[in-house]
Amino acid sequence: MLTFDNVRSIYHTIKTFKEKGIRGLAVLLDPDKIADEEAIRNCVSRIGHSEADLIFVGGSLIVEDSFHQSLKMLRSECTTPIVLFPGSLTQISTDADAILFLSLISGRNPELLIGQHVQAAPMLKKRSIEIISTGYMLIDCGRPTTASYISHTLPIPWNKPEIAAVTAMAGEMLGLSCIYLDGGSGAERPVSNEMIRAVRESVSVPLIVGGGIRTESDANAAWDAGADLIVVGTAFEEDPEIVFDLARTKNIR
Ligand code: 1GP
Repeated sequence: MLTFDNVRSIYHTIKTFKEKGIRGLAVLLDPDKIADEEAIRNCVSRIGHSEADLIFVGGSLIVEDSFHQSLKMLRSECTTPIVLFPGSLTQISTDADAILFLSLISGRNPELLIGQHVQAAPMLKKRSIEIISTGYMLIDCGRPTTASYISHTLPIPWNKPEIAAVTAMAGEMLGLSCIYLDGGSGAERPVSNEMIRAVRESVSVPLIVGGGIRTESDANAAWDAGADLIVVGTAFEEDPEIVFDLARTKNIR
């Protein structure tokens, strides 16, 4: 695990994964699933003792109203850096180390390309939180996901790596600092190795990959294909011990 200190930014950490070939691991916590103290402690005890590098918090749809309270509690309980992965403006908070400022470049919904960002910008400007501009790309990984439904966007077809590659290329040219390929939470299968490879070859910014990564072999495949940071959510919810297997795997070549 790379030690995080406040002098170095989270983005610098992710960039270091790329530059040094370190396999980054983030655990995604769905705010609805950490709505009480016990749930938070259970997550933190696993993540804190593993080699997970980052915690992502957020979701396309949140139904509980405990988001801000849970985030505060999470922050006070754990030392792993927390990165917001917001599904909407309501998920902006300073109880995190950084926020992925996501532009949904695989879609053509202006609200998620620039609209919500205009509203978020003055709020973020006043707060001390690191902003990581991210080209967010939804990929069709076998079934409709909450992310594609809620975002009103058509995901990139699974077997069209060339579309993903040129979309990422455009995102980098627009100045986005990293690319996130996401099959959406609970995806039937992960983003293909071919697509990860094609995107890796088309951009030089760090590459985050998530959605449907459930096993050590899925994780290895994504890292080997060029992901700098993988994101695991559903598999952790189903079996939190997986974080130890993944953390072990990331150090084995
Ligand atoms: C979803 O990339 C994340 O946005 C994680 O997906 O829940 O399928 O691991 P999973």
